[in-house]
Parts: sequence; C-alpha cells; structure tokens
Amino acid sequence: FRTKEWNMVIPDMSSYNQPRILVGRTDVVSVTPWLAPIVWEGTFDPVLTDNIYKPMNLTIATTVFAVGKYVSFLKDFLETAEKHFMINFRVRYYVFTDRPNEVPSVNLSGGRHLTVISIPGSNRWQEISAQRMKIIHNTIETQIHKEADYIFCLDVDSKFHFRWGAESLGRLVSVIHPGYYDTTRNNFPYERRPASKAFMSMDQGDYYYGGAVIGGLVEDVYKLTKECHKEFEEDAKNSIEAAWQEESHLNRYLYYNKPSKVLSPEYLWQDFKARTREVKVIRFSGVIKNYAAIRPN
Ligand code: UD2
Repeated sequence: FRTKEWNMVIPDMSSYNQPRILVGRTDVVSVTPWLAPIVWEGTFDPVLTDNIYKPMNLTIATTVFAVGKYVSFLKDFLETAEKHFMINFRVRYYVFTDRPNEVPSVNLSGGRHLTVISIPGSNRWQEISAQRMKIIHNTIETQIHKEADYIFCLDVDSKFHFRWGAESLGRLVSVIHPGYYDTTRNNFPYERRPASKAFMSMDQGDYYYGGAVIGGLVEDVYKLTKECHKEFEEDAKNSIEAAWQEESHLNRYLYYNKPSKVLSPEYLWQDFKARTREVKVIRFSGVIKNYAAIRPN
C-alpha cells in the first residue's frame, strides 16, 4: 500500500480565519465519544483543509457500480462530481458495469481519469449491492493499491450539489444515514437475527451508517471490504441475507472498528427528504428513483 504520512505542514497561504474555542456550531455534535470528528458545515475551514492535503500529492480512488439500468445514473453522477468532488485533487474513477458500451463520455478535468471495469450482471438487486464488497476488495488488490492513497466507494444513483473536499479524508470514513440520525439505536434497521453475522442487539450501536459512502485509506477499506464480504458469505452458507445486505455488515464492522472520521448527513441526503435546519448544505444526495422500473426484479 502507498502509505502517506500525516504531515500537518502549514500550508502556503497568506491567512485564514482564527480558530475559536468558544465560537462555532452549537446545534450539532461534532465529535464522537471516541473523539473522531463529525464533519458539518461550519466545523472546518475548506480552504485550509484543502491546502493542508494538497502538498501530499494524493490520488483519490472513487468506485461506483452501474449494473443493468443503473448505468443511466452515471452521467449525472460523473458530471456533478466533476463540479464538486475533490476539486484540484487527482481522482481516479473506477466504474463497474455490465454495460461498458453505455458508459457516457464525460469531460474530465486535468488529473482525473476514468477506468471502466466489466463485471457480470445479476437478476437480483440485493446481490448486485452485496457483491460490491468483494469486487472492491479484489480490485484494490489487483490495481487500486498501486494507483491511489485514499478511496471512496459511492452509490451511483446520486448527485453532488456542493463542495466535497479534503475535510472528508481520514483513515476510515463513514457517513451517517440521513434517515436515522435523530433516532435511538433500538430503532436502527440493524440486522436483529442472532443467526446472522451482522447481528446487533438492541443495546449495541453508535450511529446508523449509510452503505452509500465508504471511505478511507486504501489499506483500511481493503480490510473492511474483506471482512464484510467474508461475513456476508458466512451468512449465505447458512441461507441468511442480512436485512440491508452489505450495509448491515458494514454497520456491525464499524461498531467494532470505529471510524476515524464520520461524515454528517450533508454527505448523504435523499432528494425526497426536505432539508432540516441543522443541515446547512447538501453536498451529495440520492436521487428519487422508480425501484420497479430500474431494478432487475
Ligand atoms: C441502500 C443504500 C445502499 C445499499 C442498499 C442495501 C443508502 C443511501 N443506500 O440503497 O448503499 O446499502 O441500501 O443493499 O445508504 N446497483 C446497480 N444495479 C442494480 C442495483 C444496485 O448498479 O440493479 C448498485 C448501484 O451502484 C446502487 C447500489 O448498488 O447505487 C445500491 O443499490 P440501491 O441504490 O438500489 O439500494 P438502495 O437505494 O436500497
């Protein structure tokens, strides 16, 4: 793995706002009980954070699956990513699809590349979603570990609307699901059957994390995808499929392996959901989709 040493070099910039101890967001919690930042608008200086990471010459891998009719989401995903996602950083998109001929050609800015990787289709959407862990793991092993420092694995049926920059980088990064951030843990849609490897009891759990965004150092996401896929396969041997497929295994993994940075629901909203007061900006959101029309079954 390409290891980048964390190097807090004072960036080459003339000035930035003084950080204050008593002035800042007071309406949201911006640190977890294990002292990982929870990233909200107003908790970071975007120019400062980008400038700290830029001299490190990083490459950010971004995986996205577009299987079957989901290929139709790629154009908006990529076009909006080119406007808002990791601007002025090197980005390598890895598009996994069974319809390589239908991948749209989108103009990429300098330093940004796109690789199309053919994968088989499937008749079950649950399987497509769940196989992502295995495929990401394999591709990190064969290719991505040589080509990138950090990785984000994102849902394709989504769009970027606002800056998503270096403030999101960390060793292991997850996002709080927009549907459950004001809910007690017993109401989280964790897998509740003890027979499943994704099992979480009613008194376990920190947050409910969305499966649409997984990130971190390539090495850490390699471990995560390996473990989640292994657990998924164990379940399959016992004819169990967790309530929310890989998202359920992800949630259990992150309970035992705490993320070092947590992204607020600004980084994963849903278009059908009205913006709430604490969400000052929506950076990335899932589009409204007609499940019956786009899923294979
Ligand atoms: C939720 C999660 C998703 C995943 C899923 C559980 C959020 C916002 N979304 O979304 O990440 O955990 O539940 O399985 O947290 N795909 C295809 N072709 C298909 C079906 C899926 O390419 O026919 C890919 C595509 O990249 C899509 C992803 O799998 O974005 C997730 O599938 P989904 O968006 O249909 O799942 P959804 O909306 O229930």
